[in-house]
Amino acid sequence: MLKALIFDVDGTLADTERDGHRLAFNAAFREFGLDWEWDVPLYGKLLEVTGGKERIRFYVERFRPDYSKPKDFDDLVVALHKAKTGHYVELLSQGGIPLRSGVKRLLNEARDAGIRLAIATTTTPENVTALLGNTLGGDPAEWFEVIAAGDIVPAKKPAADIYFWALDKMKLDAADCLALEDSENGVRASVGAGLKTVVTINDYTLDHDFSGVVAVLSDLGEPGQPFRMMKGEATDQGCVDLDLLRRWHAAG
Ligand code: XBP
Ligand code: MG
Repeated sequence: MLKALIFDVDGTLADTERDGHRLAFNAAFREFGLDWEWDVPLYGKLLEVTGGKERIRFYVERFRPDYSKPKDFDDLVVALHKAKTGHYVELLSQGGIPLRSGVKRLLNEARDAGIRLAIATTTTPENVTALLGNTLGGDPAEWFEVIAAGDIVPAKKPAADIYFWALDKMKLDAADCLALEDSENGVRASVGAGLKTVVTINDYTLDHDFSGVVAVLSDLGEPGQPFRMMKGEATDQGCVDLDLLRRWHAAG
């Protein structure tokens, strides 16, 4: 029986990467006098690695062989990432990043129906609070009983650890939950934790490998703005609602 929905954040609840996280990283690099600039295509390559600190290290290793690391490079990465979080939270407070189509509708429907809600994300907890506070309003804990985020697990997605952490906190079996994701790394994590998963793609993830998921969609859809189905059993339903999620959960 479907008892809970577990949502990824970046790319799933909102399109945060290209015009959110990326810009915040660049602002932090400028603040620290670094000539690093992550343009849109480069950022797509960097998304191979989840986690902001991990992504900065990956960039230096893979794309900046010319850069000679200072002795305190580890501290620099931490400081850069802290500054990046500040810029990101500031950007969200300006209201520039809305929830994706259908997200608020589905959250409301699930909450009204007594379906439990949780988050499993790689991003920093402050970022989740800021995104939800600026979109849903109020305290995120009023919506999500468990927010599993950032460094609480040592191995980030594609490792399944963050989903196991959330399931453990909720004392639920993976079989009774459904995950909503947007990326290959996210799906490897959710499917790796034994969760049936529904994917809503975005520009960075449309070519990803989504093996093992129950459906791949353009978005969750709204009345009058139906979703497009990329993979999964065809349905003439325009919006993803609880009824459809229950059917996918039972069949998948
Ligand atoms: C999200 C990420 C994060 C964000 C940046 O992945 O990969 O690294 O891009 O967040 P997912 P931080 O949607 O799969 O959870 O800088 O706060 O780490
Ligand atoms: Mg994501």
